Amino acid sequence: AFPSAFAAADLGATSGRVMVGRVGPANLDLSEAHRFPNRPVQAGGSLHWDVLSLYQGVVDGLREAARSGGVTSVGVDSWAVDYGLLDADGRLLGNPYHYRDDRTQEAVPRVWEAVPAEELYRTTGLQHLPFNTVFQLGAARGSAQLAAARTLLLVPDLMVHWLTGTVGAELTNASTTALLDAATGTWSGELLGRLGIDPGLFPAIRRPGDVAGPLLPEVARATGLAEGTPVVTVASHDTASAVAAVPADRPGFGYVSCGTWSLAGLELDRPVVTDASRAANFTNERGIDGTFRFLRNIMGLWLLTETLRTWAGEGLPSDLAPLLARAAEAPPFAALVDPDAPEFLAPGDMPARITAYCRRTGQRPPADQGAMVRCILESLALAHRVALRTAAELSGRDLDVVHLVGGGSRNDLLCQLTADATGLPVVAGPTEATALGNILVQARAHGLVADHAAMRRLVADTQHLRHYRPSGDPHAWTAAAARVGLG
Ligand code: LFR
Repeated sequence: AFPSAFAAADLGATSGRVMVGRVGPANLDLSEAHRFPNRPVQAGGSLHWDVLSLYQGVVDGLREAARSGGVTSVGVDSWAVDYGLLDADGRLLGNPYHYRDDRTQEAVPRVWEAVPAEELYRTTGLQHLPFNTVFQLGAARGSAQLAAARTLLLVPDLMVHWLTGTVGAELTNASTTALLDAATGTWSGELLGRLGIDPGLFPAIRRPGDVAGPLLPEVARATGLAEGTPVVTVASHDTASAVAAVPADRPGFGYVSCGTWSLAGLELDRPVVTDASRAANFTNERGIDGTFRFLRNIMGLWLLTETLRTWAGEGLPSDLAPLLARAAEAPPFAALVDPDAPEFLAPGDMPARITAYCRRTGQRPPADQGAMVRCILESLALAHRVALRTAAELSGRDLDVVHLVGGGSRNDLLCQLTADATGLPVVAGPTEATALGNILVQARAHGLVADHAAMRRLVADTQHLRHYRPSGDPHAWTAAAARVGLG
């Protein structure tokens, strides 16, 4: 059969892209129609997403997709938790906040006063992250903006709203708000009531594979796509799309979806919500087909990109490739940090924060740039190991392979270190797992791919994957981690 083309609008924390995927019975071929920067804006004392510029990037990308031959449908995904508010006329009320804005700090204890942390976890199954939507809404309490709001749309749902004029709340992303009941997969009226949040803000849940609606005529005109082109609901949480496309062929796999964040864990068919999983801060985010992502957020390559940004600002070398070569030569285990230490969340001078962390924990800070990069990558690999082992323990599963997908799978040293630290083979790739997951859910909705297993097989058969065998002594990692209390 002639391959059908699908457009995936995939918004990441540093850039957005529109990818076109051509899907046939034995092909899956991805090309980039358009890439555009995502530049958060600090204004009025807060950090915001420039969602109009992101939407413009999506429209520009769809125009390129139309030029390259048109598409059968369109899907949108992005990072999670952040939202725009619409007023009674359906207009956007202000720019959405960035999850790295620090205004939720004071809201967390107030939310927990209304609903204790244990109970919040028991109901939602969500790990505590200070920026979860529940805390952002806590911080917005009493604001004029929230009082005027009639509809809350997570970022991909906002894009879909502008593309189609419809409103809905896509399930996988809704599950990251900490307002969804883990057992039922619907908004928890009980939680909303106790938190004093208007339940009317939340649109009905949509599922991956549902059709959100056709492009608005003016959007079809602006992009050159055919009138009536459907926007298909995909797994709009980027991590859900990425994990949907993990090229695994058997159940015993762990994954690390590695980009700005490293999301490390397992795919389960039911949530694990126990005291132990709460203590370990493990989350149960929803995936496609009733699956759950049992994982922990690890600060990820953010540590490295902020480090490079700082160095560039200081006029120091900041090209990744030569720095990675120097890191590969640097002595192992010279210094290790907990990537999830709260001081690493906000934008800023990461090398200085890592140096301060090392001093505070009695370690000699990295002496040069190569050592700093090595410290970051080893610390991430160690965090991957701890998260994957803990996930396996808490869910009673055995792991025999780790799939590392996303932009981080391009980082050879990180892939090898992850294999070494976990003592497991690592299959690296695809880099564009998120866009592939987005496209494959659309292709399946159009009947081109039979089921989830067939989606994964298609990725495995068509995408470039690299294999890493564990090397060195895994006990060296245990010893190094124990030395700095990160076991
Ligand atoms: C990754 C991701 C994570 C989420 C974080 C913030 O891009 O979606 O899964 O925890 O961004 O939204």
